[in-house]
Amino acid sequence: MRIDAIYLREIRLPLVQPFQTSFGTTTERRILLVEVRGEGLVGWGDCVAGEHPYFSDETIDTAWLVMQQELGPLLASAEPEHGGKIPGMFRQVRGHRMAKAALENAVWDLEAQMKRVPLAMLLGGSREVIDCGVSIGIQPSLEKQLAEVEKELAAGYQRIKLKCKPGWDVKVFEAVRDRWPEITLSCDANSAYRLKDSDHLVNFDEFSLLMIEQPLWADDFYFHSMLQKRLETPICLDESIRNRRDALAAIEMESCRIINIKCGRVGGFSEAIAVHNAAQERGVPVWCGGMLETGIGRSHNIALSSLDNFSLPGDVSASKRYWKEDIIEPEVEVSPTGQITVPDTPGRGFEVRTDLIERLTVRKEEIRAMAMA
Ligand code: OSB
Ligand code: MG
Repeated sequence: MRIDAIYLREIRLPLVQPFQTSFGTTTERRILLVEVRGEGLVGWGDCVAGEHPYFSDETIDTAWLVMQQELGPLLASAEPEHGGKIPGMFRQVRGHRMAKAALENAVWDLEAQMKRVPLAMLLGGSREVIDCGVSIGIQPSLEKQLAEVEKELAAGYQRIKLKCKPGWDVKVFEAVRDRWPEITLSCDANSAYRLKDSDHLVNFDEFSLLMIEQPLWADDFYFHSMLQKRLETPICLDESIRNRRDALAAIEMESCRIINIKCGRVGGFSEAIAVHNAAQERGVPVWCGGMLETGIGRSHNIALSSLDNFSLPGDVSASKRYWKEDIIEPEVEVSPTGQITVPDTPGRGFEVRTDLIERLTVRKEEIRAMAMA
């Protein structure tokens, strides 16, 4: 593939309601979108780095800088045959996985269009529909929390994930279980607990949760493995899994029994597929996490979720849960049975609304290959 130019842009997009986790609240997103132009086509990528370095050490600003100074020039002067060649090209840059992922995924997006195959198929997926869950943020009151659960169940979602933290956990699970004893329920602590909270975390077993996501430190395997020994509820790791080797270590140490895969967190589609395959070979189910993506990232998550071992409902939900107006067309919709149909048309299967993006853009930069002598 000939790459002609890369464009970075920042857009601002307010969430329809604030999203609160144990590490903070997001009201408006600053989103870095990348456009990779070549072969007369445009591949898009959605960088999932946050406004602050709270979920991971990257932010939209570090991603911008490293794309502008390092990754962009590397990609702009390359002629990659395939999206799978991008990680090798970026290898000398340590870390910055969310920045790498946005560019790599844009190349896969472009490649799927060029080859006229659905992105899901290019990634090796075969599911025609994917099962969807929702991640519900910490609410200002228990009453509001129950109302949110009720709304999402009515919309058909197959699994409810509650964000939790010390002081906002068992009392919430109790209230939800009281009203809905049978639903598939999980929780996500985003590293809010410590090993000394083990006795408390053991109480979570009472609520028959499908999993407890990332209870301890974002960089830990060992203490999660100690905690898992005490819990009946499976631990799912999110933040801790940066790549395939991490997945192997976590599985080997029994730090978790389920893995959340996010493209951005592991550095792009190639590594996401590698984590998926490693888990599959060891009988560990995976599901696709979310990072409050726009429709572009969401369409990529749908394609990834079509791989076989994505056997648990993901945090891939409808556009309207996040945005008044999404930047793709049609918007992502979820059926009354809590499923999304995987597009079977070439590329990502959703058009990008470039006029809307242009209006939302607050900064833009072009990266081209350096002229060769
Ligand atoms: O830990 O899964 C997480 C959002 C931002 C950062 C981290 C997480 C989340 C979510 C939201 O849970 C998932 C989504 O619906 O996009
Ligand atoms: Mg999580």
